Amino acid sequence: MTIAGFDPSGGAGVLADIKTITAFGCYGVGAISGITFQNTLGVSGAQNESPMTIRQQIAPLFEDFEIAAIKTGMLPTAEIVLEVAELIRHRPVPVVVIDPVLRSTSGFELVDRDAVEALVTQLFPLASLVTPNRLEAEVISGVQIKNEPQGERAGEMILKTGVRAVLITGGDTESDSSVDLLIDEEGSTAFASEHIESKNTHGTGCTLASALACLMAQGRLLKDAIPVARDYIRRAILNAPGLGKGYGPLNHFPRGPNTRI
Ligand code: PXL
Repeated sequence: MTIAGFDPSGGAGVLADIKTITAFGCYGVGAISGITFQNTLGVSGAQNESPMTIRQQIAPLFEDFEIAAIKTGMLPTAEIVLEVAELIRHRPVPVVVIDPVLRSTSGFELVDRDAVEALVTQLFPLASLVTPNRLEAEVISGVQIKNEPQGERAGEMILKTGVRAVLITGGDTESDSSVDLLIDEEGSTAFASEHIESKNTHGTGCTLASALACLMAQGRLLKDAIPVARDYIRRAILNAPGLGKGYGPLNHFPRGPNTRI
């Protein structure tokens, strides 16, 4: 089950989630937390759902299906976060992956400021995994991340909120390598690969969190699931169709020896 925002252009949010869930051989159901107005050139606005419409979407699904995993994305208001936390507390689910979305790649603020605090205090304690990018991890932990030790420190701070594991993604940073840092009770593990320079990265955070939710629902250990999900993202970027004026094939410049596969 994905609980996330709607991106009409299909790159991020519930549409990206459902595509990923299908690709990983699972059956996806979803609840929409808000509608964004956007195309590949950027986000122009958003209309939030309410706690009541969230409950009206989710409660019938819980009555009907056995939910193997929940993935949350954009949760735009504190009230919506509280409602989602309440629903999950009432119906515990084996795998809960929280992608703490704050803003779009193009810079649009997708969630209220007080939604972040609600997310951390109410939803993080219920999470198997949270997947902030570096900027989100900085905002949530209050730790500036410029290197791996600082990433570890931020991850350890976030672990204290009660989450089981934190994956700080670094694919969007300026570097020749893309490093995602897993921090859990066993310590920290870095997952590195060559950086791919591409404009076709919108929705990669949603896709990664959904892929990991599916793999864990299928019984994989998180450590084993991460390389599989990362490889899926890598191939998705390399094989992006480049549709829409904001993308286009000319915007795809692999830095290293990447080829379309
Ligand atoms: O990639 C973050 C994100 C998540 N969810 C929705 C979005 C975006 C970015 O635009 O629109 C609905």
